[in-house]
Amino acid sequence: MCLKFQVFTFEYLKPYANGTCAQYKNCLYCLTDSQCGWCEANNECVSRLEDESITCTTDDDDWRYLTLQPSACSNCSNYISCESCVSSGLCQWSIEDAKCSRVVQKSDAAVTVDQCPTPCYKRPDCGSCLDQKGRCVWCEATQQCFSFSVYTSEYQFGLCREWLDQAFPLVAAQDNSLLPPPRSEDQCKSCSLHSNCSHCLSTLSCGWCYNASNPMTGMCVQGDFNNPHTNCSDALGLSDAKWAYAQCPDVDECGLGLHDCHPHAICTNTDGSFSCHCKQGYTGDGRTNCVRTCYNICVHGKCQGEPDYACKCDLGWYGDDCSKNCGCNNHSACPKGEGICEECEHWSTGEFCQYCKPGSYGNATTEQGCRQCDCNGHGIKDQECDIETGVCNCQDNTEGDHCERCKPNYYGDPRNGNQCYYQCEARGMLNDSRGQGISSMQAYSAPWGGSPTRECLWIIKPGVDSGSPIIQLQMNSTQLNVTCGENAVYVYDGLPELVDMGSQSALSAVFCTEEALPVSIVESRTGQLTVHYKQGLSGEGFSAMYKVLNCDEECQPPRKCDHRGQCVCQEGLVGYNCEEVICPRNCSFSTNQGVCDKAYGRCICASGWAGPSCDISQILR
Ligand SMILES: [Ca+2]
Repeated sequence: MCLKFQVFTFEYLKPYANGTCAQYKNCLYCLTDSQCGWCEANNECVSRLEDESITCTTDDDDWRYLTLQPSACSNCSNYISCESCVSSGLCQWSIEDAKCSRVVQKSDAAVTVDQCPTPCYKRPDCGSCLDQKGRCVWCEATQQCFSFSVYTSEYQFGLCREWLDQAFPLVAAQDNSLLPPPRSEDQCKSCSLHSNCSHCLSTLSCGWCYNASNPMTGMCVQGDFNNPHTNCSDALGLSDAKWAYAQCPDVDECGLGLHDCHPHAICTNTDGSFSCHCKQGYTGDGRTNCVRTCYNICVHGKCQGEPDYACKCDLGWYGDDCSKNCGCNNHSACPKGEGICEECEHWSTGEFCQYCKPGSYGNATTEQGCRQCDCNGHGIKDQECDIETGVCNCQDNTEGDHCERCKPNYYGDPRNGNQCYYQCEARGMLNDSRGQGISSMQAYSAPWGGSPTRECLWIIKPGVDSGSPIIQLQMNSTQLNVTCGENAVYVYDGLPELVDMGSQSALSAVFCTEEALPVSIVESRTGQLTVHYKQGLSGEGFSAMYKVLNCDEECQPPRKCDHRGQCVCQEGLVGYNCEEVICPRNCSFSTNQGVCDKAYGRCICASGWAGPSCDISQILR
């Protein structure tokens, strides 16, 4: 087997070549790239591969060979000052561009030292720095003029944060726009263009010389963090001038009267501003309005307006600002002091209004409070509903949480205080000592079926401890729809013969629709009352209420309890409500105008006299 060797020769060493020649800004650097050559005619690095009679031409259509050997480089572009540039003898200084280049014919560039402009570093102030050509820039912070070409190397750490040059604004110059550059003196006086502190401080190297007693008056001048570059006192003509650079001084708008607070407002100075608040006793935004109100804030109450502007406290609170709790669970005022509850409201009761009153339910000590029982008027007295749940303790033959339904065998709609009536039964026995109603509108239906009964008999015999109470029956005239005749409503005092053959009962009244009802009330004195009715035509019927006048605490004047245990009208009175007087004025008996008929309780007048008490003369008739 034969090994094959390859000889390593110079041909394999490839010279460095990047090819983007335009990036090289001087001759020596340009020639490090083997594909580039330096054009002395216009100080440019161009490609060797192209025709130099095209790529390296002067303004006169003359052209030069490219410089290809480093030793042939004139190095003009390395000079950064006019003096060093022209003293080389080979280079000229373009004042306009501040650039050094190979000497060419027909040029207005400087070729001797005396043609050079004043070097930037020798220019003492901003105006002269920018006045002459030569690409000088003025650093405000250090108050120095220097060549733009050294700016980035000398101030690379930002010491000169703001600088001015002739081509201001710089962006416009690079755009080749035709904006005329501002005059150098205007630029150099940039601080004084500002008339107030905040604008002044928005420009770097400017600060605010101001009057210590009124920082609004002042002057924007050049300076730095520590000092102004001019004497503030001299500039303002004041002895107590101050310098602000980092931050504008606060103005005491309140003290200087520069605020716009309302006359009834208090001005408070703040850093950089001020605020307005209406004085105590006034309310509003503090600037456009401050209207009179209570001096105190009414914590638990409302401010009453004119004329007193005093707090009106919510129930249960007191004090000038209604901040003190009466200790009455918010159910009472306490004009005599804390814990002395004047009058418990909201259905509450107790020394501190801590309980719910009878007839209400809930919890007086919580926000829910007490609520009136809702029993449609049928709750048991003083215990109408459950003190916690509000479920009603119903009477009057009603049932339901709110006594809103009639019990079985009763007819009616008991809501809103209306009655439940005992239904029509063939033998209805009612012995409740508390009065109730009877009605033929709903009839008993036997559980084993068949038609509802059409004949009703109610025997009312209240169960009382002793005696025979008076029973009053009152027809409900709006529900009376009974044809007069056989089927009228018959009311008996006692048991009628159809029930008890041996009874001595008396028919007290007969009710039917056509007959006008002189009285709709029947009274029983035997302690037992019977009502009989047989429905004639379908749809006919009636309802009635009865009440028992018992000798108990409800027997009040004009009634009284008599020796038989009946609650009767007091002497001399008759009627359903004892509203009629028996033989009024004794029928004017003393003047022989009439006498009393004691059986009927009415006067029988003498001839020529009339009226309930026989005191109206008929002689004139
Ligand atoms: Ca202020």
